[in-house]
Amino acid sequence: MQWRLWSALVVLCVVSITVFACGGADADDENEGPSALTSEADVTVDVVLRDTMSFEPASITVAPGDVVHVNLDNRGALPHNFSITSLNVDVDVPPGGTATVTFTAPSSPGEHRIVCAVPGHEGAGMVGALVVER
Ligand SMILES: [Cu+2]
Repeated sequence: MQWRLWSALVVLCVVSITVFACGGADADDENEGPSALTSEADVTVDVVLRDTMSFEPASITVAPGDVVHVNLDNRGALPHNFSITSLNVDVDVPPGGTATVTFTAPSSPGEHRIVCAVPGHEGAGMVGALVVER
């Protein structure tokens, strides 16, 4: 009965995805009960990615050591990406899609370049900055 095992796996996957998706949605609503994602982030930032080769906002300011949760929203028809090479952050965001990434800001003040890693986009001006300051 191989198919039984297979369908059990599929059900398990669907349940996991649903739970994960719900957890992500809860992160937006700070009033809604305890959520691991919400309680662990020091800063939550919404960033819109556009086909005009821009991040909105282009600059994100956080404190040293902050746990930063970024909600990415690609409102364009092109694929985009959110990368902070110095922090090992590299997230693809499909056209019309969303993605999230959580990272810890460096412990010392400084400025880190944000780029869209889709070929040609950085050169076309799709850049931003993560500013770490006390
Ligand atoms: Cu891009």
